[in-house]
Amino acid sequence: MITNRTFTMLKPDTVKNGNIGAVLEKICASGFKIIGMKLTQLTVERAEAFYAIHKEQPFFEGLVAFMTSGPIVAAVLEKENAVEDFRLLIGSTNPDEAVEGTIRKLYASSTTNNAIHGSDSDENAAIESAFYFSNEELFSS
Ligand code: IDP
Ligand code: MG
Repeated sequence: MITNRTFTMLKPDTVKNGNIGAVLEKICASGFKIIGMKLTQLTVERAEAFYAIHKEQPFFEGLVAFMTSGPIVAAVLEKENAVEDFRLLIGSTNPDEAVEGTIRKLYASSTTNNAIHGSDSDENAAIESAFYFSNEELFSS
């Protein structure tokens, strides 16, 4: 199990609001190395598959509508303790509860429109990374 990688998406609100550069700056300044990145858009089918674990939740339909509403930036990041450190950097799911200075506190507007995704375990980081990238597309040192 790879333990120094995580997967992120800069969500459609971040792209629409012109915040790609600012968010990537913060990620890189926090010691994460980008080893794969693409601007892409989820279809409804792929968004439903990515968030399948939430399909019984009342917010599922709204989440899929939001995540397919425009392009996203998908990326794979490397850093020691990547998953945990990245969750600290992005902050709580609900931006109102996020710590000052976190990406969601700075750039998210609601619990659904919350600017950024971060994997919650090493296992999910690997699954989510493979959802977007082949091994040949990742530039690990
Ligand atoms: P996370 O992104 O912080 O890991 P999850 O619980 O995995 O949060 O939920 C996935 C995504 O679903 C969230 O990032 C957010 O966009 C959306 N979401 C989660 N909980 C709610 C909710 O209670 N209301 C609306 N949207 C939600
Ligand atoms: Mg999650």
